Amino acid sequence: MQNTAASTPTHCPYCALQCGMNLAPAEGGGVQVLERADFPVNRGALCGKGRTAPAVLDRTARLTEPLVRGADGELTPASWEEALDRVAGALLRTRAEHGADAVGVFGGGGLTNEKAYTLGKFARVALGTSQIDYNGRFCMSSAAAAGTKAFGVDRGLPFPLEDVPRTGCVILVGSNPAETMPPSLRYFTELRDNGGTLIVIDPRRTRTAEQADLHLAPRPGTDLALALGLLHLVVAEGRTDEEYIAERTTGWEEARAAAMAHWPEYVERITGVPVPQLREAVRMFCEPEAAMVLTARGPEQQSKGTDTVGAWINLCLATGRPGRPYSGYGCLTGQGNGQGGREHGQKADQLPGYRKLDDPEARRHVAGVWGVDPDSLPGPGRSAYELLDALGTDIRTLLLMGSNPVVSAPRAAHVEERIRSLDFLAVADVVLSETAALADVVLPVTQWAEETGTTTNLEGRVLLRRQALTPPAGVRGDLYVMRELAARLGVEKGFSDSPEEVFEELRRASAGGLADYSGITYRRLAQENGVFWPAPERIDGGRGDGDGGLGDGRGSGDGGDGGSAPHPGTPRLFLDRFAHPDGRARFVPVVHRASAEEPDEEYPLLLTTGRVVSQYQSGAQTRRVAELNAAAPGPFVELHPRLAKRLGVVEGDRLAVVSRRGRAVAPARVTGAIRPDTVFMPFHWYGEGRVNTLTNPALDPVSRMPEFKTCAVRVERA
Ligand SMILES: Nc1nc2c(c(=O)[nH]1)N[C@H]1C(S)=C(S)[C@@H](COP(=O)(O)OP(=O)(O)OC[C@H]3O[C@@H](n4cnc5c(=O)[nH]c(N)nc54)[C@H](O)[C@@H]3O)O[C@H]1N2
Ligand SMILES: Nc1nc2c(c(=O)[nH]1)N[C@H]1C(S)=C(S)[C@@H](COP(=O)(O)OP(=O)(O)OC[C@H]3O[C@@H](n4cnc5c(=O)[nH]c(N)nc54)[C@H](O)[C@@H]3O)O[C@H]1N2
Ligand code: SF4
Ligand SMILES: [Mo]
Repeated sequence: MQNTAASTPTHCPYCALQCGMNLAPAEGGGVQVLERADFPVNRGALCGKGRTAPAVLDRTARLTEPLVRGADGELTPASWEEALDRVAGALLRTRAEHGADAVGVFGGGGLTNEKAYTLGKFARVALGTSQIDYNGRFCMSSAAAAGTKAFGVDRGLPFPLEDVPRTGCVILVGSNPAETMPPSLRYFTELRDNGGTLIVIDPRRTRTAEQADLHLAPRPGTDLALALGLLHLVVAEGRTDEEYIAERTTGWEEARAAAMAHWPEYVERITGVPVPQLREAVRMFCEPEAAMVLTARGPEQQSKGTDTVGAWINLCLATGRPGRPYSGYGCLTGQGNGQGGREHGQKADQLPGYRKLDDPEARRHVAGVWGVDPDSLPGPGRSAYELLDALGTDIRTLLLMGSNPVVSAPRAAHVEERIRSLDFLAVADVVLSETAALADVVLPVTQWAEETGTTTNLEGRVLLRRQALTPPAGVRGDLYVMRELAARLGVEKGFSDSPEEVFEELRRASAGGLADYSGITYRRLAQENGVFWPAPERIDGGRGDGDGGLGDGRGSGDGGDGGSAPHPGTPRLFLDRFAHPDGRARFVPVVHRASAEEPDEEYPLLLTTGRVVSQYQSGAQTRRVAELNAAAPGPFVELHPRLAKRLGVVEGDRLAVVSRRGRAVAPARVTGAIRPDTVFMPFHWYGEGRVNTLTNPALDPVSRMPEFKTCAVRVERA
């Protein structure tokens, strides 16, 4: 590894906080992480994953040359030419024999904007397949669907994190930032220092819940009833904001009627949360002038996630929160580019600029930028789990970039079996993940510190990640991979491996769309600490303008001089209007329904899943870092002392957790911090402790999000 600069300001490779860091040459080669205090989101603070991220750059941890599967069935090193020829040959063969839709593409929310954009274009233009989706479907898709319905646009947080300490009350629903975004905890501490209150809703008393003024611990999968019960009380106690409802919303009567069916006592029975706690939450949320609801994966990863988030948004609308200062609803997006990754077209139904693939005007615009006939663009394809489920049958060859589904997909043993049944699997990755190990060709790609690109953090802030060192000789970028494959498929033009060139095209493709990046340039990103979208090219360039656009127009620009000034970006959405044509937000009438699987005699307990601070996602990267492995060496089953006693198990006993889909084994961790009717397992590991062997792929009907957060299990000694 060679260093290209003395010290380079850049961002962490992992989660959606996208903490700023400086990379400087380390003694003995490589880079070390230094504090970067000028980036406002983390102000220099990092979690252990960010601090140790350079370990994955080391040759011992990562792939350094392409691998191809030989006649003996083993993966062996090969040249780039040979590897790319093999992949292109398989893509062409499958397309010729079974049609373009027999080729699948699976992307990731960790890919930069440039890569996500190029992957969507590669699928539609170079391959001509409709079969593309990505792991973001497993992440925040229910919140995105609900946000789009209610507000007309989905930007995870419609305000910067710096607004959190200025509000009066935050309800954190199924979110554990103490483990999943540690530097963000400061915002909640400051909130409380300023006299505000924090309510945490989680079946477990997490490190985050320990900081809360009020912790509600519902049964997994009952957040919909909980939100409706709170709304019932808001109405019953006369705490609605009638003026706001009349001026800024539609659909209240139906939503109100639906909520009124959810009496507090009925909600207590469903959720297990006592009525006095419900009343206390309503009081804390309604009394201050400003308040927020923030959701994360807890309420979203459910087969009713879209309705559940809709119910929380209804609560916010009924109390006049969204579009008011330091108030409203937000989703805490998860992956490094979880926000940007859902805007530029790697999603099954989507074109760049957060446009819809089935919208004729959107097709015309994007086809124009791509220089192709709009009619040549395929239609919408399958969602992520449905795509994985079709491998080996309808889909014969898969190109995978930025995900490790053998560990992270629901019903993972079935998904693994589907992947093994493919005619051909090509994986581009930085490490030999468990999924890459099944591939016919593995393409080793460059990592965050070795390449330049943009990401969009959980606030909708577009950021520049800068290259800080030269990659090892044997690796190439994802953009190079796609350019070379396109060329071998006969598409010589329109695929660049220069990130800035790709970004320039992305700007044009996004222009006029909901997620408009046309006013953002690399030059600007290098000077400013990120730019919030929408940022049209000019202040009069459409949405986000001073007179009735989406945003407040407050920002760093000089604003509104006759339509030629650069747009400052939009830190805060909805202050003047929502993004629906009539400018109003929509209530959605929702009622409670059960989870896809409820406990019964054979499977009497609920399993829920999530994360620990020292591992990231499928663990493909962080399980290669010694310090992180020492802190979080393996999976475990969290269970309540009462349940442990009933089962006759003590701390450390090996437990088998069994669901209708399979069996996973891990040691017991006995803790009073979890409900007695629920067990919890983190999902970062493969092998016998893989929790996704157990999880239920029941999908939300709107977002197609699988139900990672609840299924029925039994627990026994292994
Ligand atoms: N250390 C670490 N940090 C990460 C990641 C990681 O893998 N590791 N991944 C990143 C990504 S992609 C994401 S999406 C975010 C996720 O960030 P979070 O959403 O904070 O993470 P989770 O642990 O999945 O779930 C949050 C909480 O939901 C609770 N929960 C479980 N079931 C329910 C339920 O039915 N209702 C409610 N209300 N709560 C429930 C769990 O107990 C858990 O404490 O984290 C990001 N940051
Ligand atoms: N049970 C359960 N399962 C879950 C969840 C849960 O809460 N519970 N959460 C779900 C959620 S929210 C998510 S986001 C998913 C995440 O699960 P995955 O999609 O498996 O995510 P990662 O483990 O981050 O996998 C990313 C892979 O891409 C590689 N990679 C990183 N950067 C790049 C790059 O720039 N280019 C290429 N080509 N490869 C790269 C990494 O090395 C890694 O192998 O898991 C889901 N699965
Ligand atoms: S909180 Fe997220 S972005 Fe920040 S250092 Fe940790 S993993 Fe990286
Ligand atoms: Mo995620």
